[in-house]
Formats: sequence, C-alpha cells, structure tokens
Amino acid sequence: MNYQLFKDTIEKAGKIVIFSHVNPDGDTLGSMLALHNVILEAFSKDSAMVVAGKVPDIYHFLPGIEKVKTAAQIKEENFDTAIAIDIAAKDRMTDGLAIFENAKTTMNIDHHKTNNGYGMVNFVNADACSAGEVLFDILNELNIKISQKTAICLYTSILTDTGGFRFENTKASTLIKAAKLVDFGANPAEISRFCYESKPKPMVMLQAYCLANAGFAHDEKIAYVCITNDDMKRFNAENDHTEGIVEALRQINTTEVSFVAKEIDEQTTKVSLRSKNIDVSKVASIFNGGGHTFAAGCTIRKPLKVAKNKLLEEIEKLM
Ligand SMILES: [Mn+2]
Repeated sequence: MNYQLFKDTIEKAGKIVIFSHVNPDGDTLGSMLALHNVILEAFSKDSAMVVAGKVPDIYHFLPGIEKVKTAAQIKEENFDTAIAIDIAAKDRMTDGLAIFENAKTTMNIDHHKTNNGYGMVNFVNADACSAGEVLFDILNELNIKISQKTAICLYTSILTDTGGFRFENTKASTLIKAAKLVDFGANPAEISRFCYESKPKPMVMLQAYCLANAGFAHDEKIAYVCITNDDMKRFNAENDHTEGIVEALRQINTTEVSFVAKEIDEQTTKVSLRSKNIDVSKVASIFNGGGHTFAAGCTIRKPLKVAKNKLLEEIEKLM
C-alpha cells in the first residue's frame, strides 16, 4: 500500500467530507471520528462527518460524536475531497453517495473482502479486523501521532469489530495494536462498559423475546429469528436494537449458521448472517449483499416469510 498517498491527498485537500455506512456500528463511527481528529490535529484541517441513520445510544461516548451530520444537512456545500470509511459497497452511503461522487478526489478506507476499490485512492486490507485497524496502520506507517481522543475511537473500532477480541479476525497484531492504543490513553474497562453494558432496556427485552421464539433448521445447525414491525412496536424498540441477536444465536453449540431477518416493509427484508465455518458472504452476494466470511448482510426485496425460506434454501446448499 502506498501510504504516502494518504498524506498527499489530505495535504492537497480543500474541503473534506467523511462518510460512515448506513446503520452505523462501532467500527464505522470510531474510524470516522478518529480520521476527523487526525485531519484536525496532524493536518490542521476541518472535515465534515456524515452518518446515515441514527447513531446508536451506546456510541454517544465517542469523542466528537456531537459533530456528525446527515447528508441532507451538508448537501448545499461543495467538497473537493470525500472519504468513505468501513463502507463495503458505495451504495451503503445511501443519500450521501451523490456528494461522494461529486468530489474531485475520493478515498476508500476499508477492510471488507467484497470491497471493489471504488475510490480514486484505495486503502483496502481484507486482513485487517476493522477499518480502524486499516487507519491505525496508515498512521503508524506515516509516523502520525495518535492522541488520546483518536486512541479511544480506534480502540472502539477494533474492540467492536472483533466482538470484544473474540472473533477469528483477532490476531496477535490486533492485540498489539490495541495495547498501543491503551498506551495512548484508551481505557479498556471504560470503553467495554459503554459498548457492552449500556444497552437500552427495549433492546435487551427484544433480544430475550426473539431468542425465545427462534427457529431452527437442518438438525439445528441453522438458527434464525424473524422480526416483524409489530415485534418492534411491542417492545418500543428502535432499528439498532436488533444488534447482537444474530451473535447470540451463533452462541448455541449446535449452530453453524445464524441469521436475523427483519421486516422493513411488506416487500423488503433486511438480513444479517453469521457463521462458524461456512462462508456466509456467498449467501449475502446471491441477494446483492456482501461482507465477510463469518459475518455478512443483505437486503431482500421479498416479504419476510418468503425471504426467510429463500435464505434457508441457499444456506442449506452450502452445508
Ligand atoms: Mn468494519
């Protein structure tokens, strides 16, 4: 990777905008905020930050989160440099995509193996656990100082995308980088408390209900949950409150593949897939989605029940 290109691009940049992906998670938010902070501290430049959808409550502790905007709020401004971070496919910028594509220079910082290198400048490393780790490597190679604020954001990226250092993407190098971030001022106990022990009550109640009503197929090797809009209303749950359910299903010892199918409307179903061995990014790709080997997602233009049956069919073909 030509790390110098990162420095040159930021140095040449006039007005910069950074995009996170729709339904933001700890990695896209943490790495976006870290990048914003680096551009400010090391290059003395401001940058706009864009989120699509609601920032989950648990991430309100991230330094700088109060500065994020929606694409609608910045659409009248002109940005010559646009950066996408943790965005597997550019349509995951949703209504921000037009702004990204209008920029004279575009950069793509990511770790999804399905990323096709849609930026003019690309830093895509599928071996990295998170976009935060890709950014860490860039900063490290260029000897750019990591402040405490940046360390907190990057640590959150790495922590959440490795499932708290539990997933297969946790390598010795991952832990060494996390340790360095602790040296730079990130507090592991405090950040874990924010990420894992600060859930809103509707989220925990919805999860308990979904697990109690889970479905099983293929000798219980497939575990799944279907969530209707009525379920969401019953628990007063918000969209991001479904996070964690698909991982909870994978915790069952018989589970090889788990998925959560969530009703968006009568004709649209959003799907998250997890697995222990099988490449579920293949299943997601069938429905124009993508992701990683053990964690992928897609949106199916079918009603919830039809989508569920199609998923079961495609997963069984791989087993
Ligand atoms: Mn990520």
